[in-house]
Amino acid sequence: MLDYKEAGLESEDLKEMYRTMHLARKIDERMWLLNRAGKLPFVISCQGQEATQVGAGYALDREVDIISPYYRDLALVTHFGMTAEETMLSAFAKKGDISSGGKQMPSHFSKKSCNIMTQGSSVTTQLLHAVGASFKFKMDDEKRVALTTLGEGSSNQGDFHEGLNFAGVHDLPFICIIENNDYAISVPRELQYGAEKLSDRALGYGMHGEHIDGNDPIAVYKAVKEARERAVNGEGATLIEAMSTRLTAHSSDDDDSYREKEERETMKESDCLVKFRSYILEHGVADEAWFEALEKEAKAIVTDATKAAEKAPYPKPEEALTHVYEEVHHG
Ligand SMILES: Cc1ncc(C[n+]2csc(CCOP(=O)(O)OP(=O)(O)O)c2C)c(N)n1
Repeated sequence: MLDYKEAGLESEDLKEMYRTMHLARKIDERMWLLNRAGKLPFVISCQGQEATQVGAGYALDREVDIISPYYRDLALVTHFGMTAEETMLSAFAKKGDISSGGKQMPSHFSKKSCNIMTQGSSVTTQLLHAVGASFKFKMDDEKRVALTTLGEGSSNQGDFHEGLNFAGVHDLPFICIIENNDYAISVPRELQYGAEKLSDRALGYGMHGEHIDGNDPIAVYKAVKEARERAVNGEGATLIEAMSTRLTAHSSDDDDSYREKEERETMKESDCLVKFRSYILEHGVADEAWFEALEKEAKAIVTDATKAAEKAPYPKPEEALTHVYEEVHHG
């Protein structure tokens, strides 16, 4: 892992980053339990990708920057202000779900007050929304950036190439992070693209490209911080490929039997949460007692959020079309 002081971080920053990564993991784990207990229909995990997500979010300015995330970004949206209760309300498809009032699939995050853009189910469309937002920032000469994320499978969609080409042509304050977790559902990366590194594509779009260890939150923080500085200084867009480890199956609806036994056994060794915990202990940033207290704090947050969401009302059937079509008021 990179030296945190060289990356411009203080020990308190590391604690805050770890706290968010840990909380997101705990929310995610609880959702799997609820799914297996038959209470939640569907879960798609951030597990293993929290380092990339929190490292990136931490390098942005939440007051002004916009994120256009993908479905695995629970840790990123948690950092940006999505609460555990809001996540649970969405998972239970309750009326109070901030993103869609319980009408969208879970993990289709959005929260306007926290600069989290809305997203659809077609992969990679979120990239175009972020490019559009960054074009607006540039036209209005605003010192803000738009960041989007996606999986490496999604980087083969037409939207990816069109969006990045546009961002390169116009030198937009735009950052794209590919959270490369080796699989698109069950398809391994050798069958998804012929390039050695997806970050090399940056050259073809006329922007800065970087290939980093996505399991190291400090490395991600540094790369995104620098990308943000270039963006607000008018130096254009950045494509970052963060090599990550997806610790779960694609979703609660499938298994990961397509992974070799050896891979499944060694996968846990690159668990970013475990690695970051060791780093924090080794550098004397926090002690075991701090981690124990954090465990209790997260458990209470997740339990309260679950109880509140379970008790919350569902949307009414007659609300099914509310916010779906434009409402025209006559007279
Ligand atoms: C346009 C489109 N095609 C196919 C799908 C079905 N689909 C949902 S997730 C997914 C895999 C995406 O893989 P990747 O981008 O690598 O992200 P990961 O889930 O591995 O993080 C696919 C094919 C979709 N949602 N949208």
